[in-house]
Amino acid sequence: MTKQLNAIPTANEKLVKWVQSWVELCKPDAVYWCDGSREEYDRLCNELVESGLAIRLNPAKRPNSLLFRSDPSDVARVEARTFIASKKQEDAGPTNNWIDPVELKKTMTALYDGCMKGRTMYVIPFSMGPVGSNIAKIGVEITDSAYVVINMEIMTRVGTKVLEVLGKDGEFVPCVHSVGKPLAPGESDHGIWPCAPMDKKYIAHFPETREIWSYGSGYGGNALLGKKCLALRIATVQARDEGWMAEHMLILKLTNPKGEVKYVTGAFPSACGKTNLAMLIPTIPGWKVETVGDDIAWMKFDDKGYLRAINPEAGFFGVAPGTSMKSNKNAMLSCAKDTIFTNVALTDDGDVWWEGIGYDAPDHLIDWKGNDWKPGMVDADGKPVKAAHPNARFTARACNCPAIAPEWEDPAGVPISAFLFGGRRPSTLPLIYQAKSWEHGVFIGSTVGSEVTAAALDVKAGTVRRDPFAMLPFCGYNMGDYFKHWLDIGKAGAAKGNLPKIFCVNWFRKNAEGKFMWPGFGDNSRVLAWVFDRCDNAGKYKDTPIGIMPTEDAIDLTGIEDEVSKADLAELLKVDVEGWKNELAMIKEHYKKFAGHLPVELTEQLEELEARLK
Ligand code: SAT
Ligand code: MN
Repeated sequence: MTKQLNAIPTANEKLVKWVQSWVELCKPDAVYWCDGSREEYDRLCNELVESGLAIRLNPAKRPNSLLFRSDPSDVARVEARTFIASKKQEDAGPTNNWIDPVELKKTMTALYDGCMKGRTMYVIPFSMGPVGSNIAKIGVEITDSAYVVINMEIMTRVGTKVLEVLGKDGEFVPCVHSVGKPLAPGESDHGIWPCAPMDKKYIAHFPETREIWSYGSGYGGNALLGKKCLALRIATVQARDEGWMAEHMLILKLTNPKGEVKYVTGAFPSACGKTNLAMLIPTIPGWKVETVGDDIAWMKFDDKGYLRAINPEAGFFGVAPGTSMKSNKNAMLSCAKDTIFTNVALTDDGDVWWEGIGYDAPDHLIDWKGNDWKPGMVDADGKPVKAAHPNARFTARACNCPAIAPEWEDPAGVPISAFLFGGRRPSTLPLIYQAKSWEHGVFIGSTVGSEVTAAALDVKAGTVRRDPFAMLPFCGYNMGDYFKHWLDIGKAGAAKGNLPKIFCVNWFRKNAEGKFMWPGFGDNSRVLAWVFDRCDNAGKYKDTPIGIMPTEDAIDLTGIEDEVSKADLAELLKVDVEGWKNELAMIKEHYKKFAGHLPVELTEQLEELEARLK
């Protein structure tokens, strides 16, 4: 018999029946409905510490913060085990893994049978976006992981208020999660992160029925189902059907020296500094950047034809390594307290450390695997042993970010003036250019990519890994159809004339010696200033074959003349015709995989660009 730990706090029959059916299948020892209160959060944290799964950090150093160490096999999203189980394979498209939904449900039902024995099933009602916003959506996650509950309580809005909005017959996205490690009577985890072996892990999405089933992993986007699973993969399907946009984008608020404000979003593949850009501290006087979101934007037209964006999340699930007071002061301050750390190193005085934190490691640490660690340690192959896992994370509350915009929780969202796309492109792509039209902007988004080096991967150096709209692992349907949705949004918005302008940026150009030509970080504000002006059709510009570009005197270099000479800037703003011809060939190759789903408008954009470069 499953023990009911608290009264069922909703009269939503569909929800109650759904939970009941999963209780019968998963057979947990107990069921608990989360209310999202601080008391509940603190209690679960204490239980996790008592069970040995978490370490409480020194409150004098990191108030209210915990450290978790995951299983070394469970340290990141597993794309190979992530599935879009649409009825037809074609609807999942060429960029997603597909399994027939009937077959996948059969396989997973067998795995779920009895999978929560010895554990508590938590029911987490959550809102993606400010509770009650007309852009927000409600989800309910059931999980057997208290770690997931406390992370969800930071990353989303959880609890009683959500159930009030849901009411008796409101709609919710059902999300099922289990770590896939039932316990025998009397058995405990003994402080070891529970998960299932790789071949038993499934992160499954059923787009037609808008369901999420996750099994076998307790980490990040595999387990916190509001984030990539709901707010991107399922939401893209909802957005397509309902005429809005669910995008893998940061949202920032930009204020110029006159006090005028514009809101800008940006889509970048991973490891391109999205969180850093969202929290940037400008180096040009009088400018201000504030954060609305660092990962996901949901956008809907208002009645004036402006795309209004909300950040569906309430926290940051940021990569710790490389984050320092220099690279991202606001992120460092966001995780100064009330934070869950996963897979970072522990110092002897109960604080955290990671590679790139901005100061040397102390003489002794406990590494992310729980082993003693000393600076300079090497493994059997002579390679340095990392103290923190490269994908170690902090889960921090957005409200603790000093740069958070006061309106970040406005249920109406913020009106977007510009979209930025970019990747790591050591060559060819200039520092910035503006799309000539919405269709041209969609063309740019569909070709986003990062260059890979021979050292990093087993591919030819100079190869570009395309990650259209930075959505490669996050689009819940055929990506060719998703390009079409972007074009449709343009048509819907064109009538009112308030569509955002689209830009391509590249902070990662290198010179012949392989050195970065642009300082990046806070100096990216110099480029944002031009974007700001272009939103009002101002700013000095020139028309080029690839798009609209700043004239060389349109980017303020005051204070960085030693780092970026006039000649460097000219190079950064040059149209490299030969490079672009090579780029065209690569784009043609990239487009082939979308076959009949590639919108004709994009082929036309490609042809027009080719003609302009002749
Ligand atoms: O693990 S998450 O999907 O939440 C983070 C990421 O991979 O971008
Ligand atoms: Mn992301």
